[in-house]
Amino acid sequence: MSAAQETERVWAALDGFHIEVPSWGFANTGTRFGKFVQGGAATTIEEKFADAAEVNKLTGASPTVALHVLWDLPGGKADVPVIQALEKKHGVKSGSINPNLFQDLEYKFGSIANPSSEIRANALAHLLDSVEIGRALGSKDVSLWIADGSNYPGTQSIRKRIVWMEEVLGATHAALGEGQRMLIEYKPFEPAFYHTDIADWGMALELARRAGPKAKVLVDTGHHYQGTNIEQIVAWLLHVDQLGGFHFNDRKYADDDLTLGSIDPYQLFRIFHEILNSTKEDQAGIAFMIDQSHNLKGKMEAMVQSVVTAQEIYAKTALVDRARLAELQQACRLVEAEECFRTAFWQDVRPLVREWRKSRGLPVDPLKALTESGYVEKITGERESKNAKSVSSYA
Ligand code: LRH
Ligand code: MN
Ligand code: MN
Repeated sequence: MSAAQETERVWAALDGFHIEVPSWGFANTGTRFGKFVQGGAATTIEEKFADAAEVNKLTGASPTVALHVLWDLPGGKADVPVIQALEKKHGVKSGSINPNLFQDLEYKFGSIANPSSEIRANALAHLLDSVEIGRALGSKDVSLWIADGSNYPGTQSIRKRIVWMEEVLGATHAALGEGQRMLIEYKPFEPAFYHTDIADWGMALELARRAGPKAKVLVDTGHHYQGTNIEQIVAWLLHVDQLGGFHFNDRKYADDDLTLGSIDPYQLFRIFHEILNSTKEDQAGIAFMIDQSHNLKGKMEAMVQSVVTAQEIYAKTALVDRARLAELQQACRLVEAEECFRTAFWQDVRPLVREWRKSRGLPVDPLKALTESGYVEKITGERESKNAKSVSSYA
């Protein structure tokens, strides 16, 4: 590939690349052992919008912010005008709407798979509210992560819970408006430690299919067992037209929510390759989102690093000579095929990405620009006293 062709490919890929940032990635979070409060963490939805807008200003790639209903719209639908005003003020739009069925006491034994029909009805009401919020905000996706499950064998009927979930998901699907979708996220364990009702992509896929055509599967890269071939799952979901989107993050052990690409950048490259190797129509229906919560790293720095990493790896993936690779695969020329693939991964695309940033009027080095802007000092100064009042451990 000539240098001019490389530039053209990388620039075209970056022009079309957007990745949503999560509102909760700017807020204080911790592990179940404690919470290390940060002076600059966002504690209000206004602050989360301001931070998301700053990331977008620096990277040019994150024009939407994912909202978690209970955390960001505690008043439910009544908070929609507040969000709309923030969208206008900060120039970033609401992205996926994430219902929250995992923190209220009534969901201790499950939400949409709870044996109590009354609790299931409450869960459905929250899902329907979330659909309405999404419609009012003009956001496309309602992203469902269902934490339901059980901790001990024999304590719940797995079969009955499947039927209950089907009922609620079907009713939620029926409420979706024109242009709205529901994404079903899976996760093998945590908070449930014996069985999780939607534990893997097979279960999510089947539930999505039964719910209806506007339901698709959401792949969170942290939600797999060690060694799972995630790109193969992606390839299958593309093949059956059921891939709705991603929650990107990285992990070493479980659902660690680490910065994208910090542990295994090659995995992200392999996932992106399956996507770029699919049709334009397939690609149009895939929502890229970050789902991370940084316990120790600065929130802003971590988010900028993540978006920049996503851009760089996407750019690398765009450099795979897919026509040549297809020929080599067909002829089973294994070493040449692997080298063709790996060469793109090992190429340093950063100079090309820098050129692209310059040409689009963006900072050439977003992380450096963040440091030089003084934004982190500014928000730390403004928010420190509020954050100091936050509990720093669960004791
Ligand atoms: C669950 C999850 C899900 C939630 C988010 C906060 O582990 O990935 O997407 O909404 O974390
Ligand atoms: Mn997730
Ligand atoms: Mn997760």
